[in-house]
Amino acid sequence: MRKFVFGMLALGAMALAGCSGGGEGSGGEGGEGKPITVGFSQVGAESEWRTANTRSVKEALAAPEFRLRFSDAQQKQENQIKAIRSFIAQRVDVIAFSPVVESGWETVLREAKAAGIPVVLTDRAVDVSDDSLYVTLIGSDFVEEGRRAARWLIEDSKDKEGPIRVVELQGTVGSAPANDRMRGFKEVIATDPRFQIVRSQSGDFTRAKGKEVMEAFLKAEGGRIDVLFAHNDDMAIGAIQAIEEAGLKPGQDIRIVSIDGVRGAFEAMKAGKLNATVECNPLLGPQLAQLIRDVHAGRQVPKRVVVEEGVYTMDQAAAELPNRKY
Ligand code: GYE
Repeated sequence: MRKFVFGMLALGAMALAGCSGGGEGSGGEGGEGKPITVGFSQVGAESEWRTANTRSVKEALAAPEFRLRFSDAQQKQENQIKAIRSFIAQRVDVIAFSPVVESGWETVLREAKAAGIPVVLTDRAVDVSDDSLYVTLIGSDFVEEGRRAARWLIEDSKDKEGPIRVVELQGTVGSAPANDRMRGFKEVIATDPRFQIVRSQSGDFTRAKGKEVMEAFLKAEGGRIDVLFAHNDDMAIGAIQAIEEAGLKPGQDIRIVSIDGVRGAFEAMKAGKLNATVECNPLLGPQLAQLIRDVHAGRQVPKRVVVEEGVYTMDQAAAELPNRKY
């Protein structure tokens, strides 16, 4: 903590020259009123969640107080590293990015630090030994999301006898949401001996892969799958197609719980094909913009900002659908 406060003071001193109290109006060169240049490296466009997240970030950083340089990594870490290096070379004021996987960031983050450019993580965490390499992380508690999915499943299985055979569609291998959702789900499901996780494989957070891996699960397990836990809605939606093509009823023959709460999931719930979704809010843009302002002005920010979210079930879908913003 002390190290962090010290780091923030240093950052404050560094940022003082470019400090902007809102940016609009004065428009002078250098000093007050100069827009904050932000380099943002996005994971890709793998899911409905991600496209909603991109829209939110772009909208929030379209305000005249910012200049946004946006780069799409197409789910590849090497592309993100390249983008970050180019932001450093362009001497942007703040770098923000959503790291596709957790490991392998030390070198490039040290380069950003050496250049005096603060880094704000959005959505996903990194695994680094020195946490002064980034200023703050804004995003969801993925472990808790995994726990919520498992708690819903235990509650929904009150009247069922074991064994209850569960298959799991994991997100991108090595990503924070895949690692954490798997951990949280396992932790809670392990408290109920009726449940067995019989297969677990990555569908890379996409519909196409979710469908493909579910087909393989169905082939290997025949009719012996009771539950699907998917780390995101898109993979669940792909899997629903596979289940239907196999002549089974998604939501009945195989109960399904996934994570995100995107519109497609609410539609699938309304159609009786998806049983529950755990909310993961992608609309991080406004909060990210505020963090960038604060960091740039040298104000102290919390090391971790968690987004609040809930769980929705099939019976709530029709009523809730018109209120959904993503
Ligand atoms: O759940 C998934 C997306 O990192 C929280 O990434 C995000 C995850 C989200 O592809 O749909």
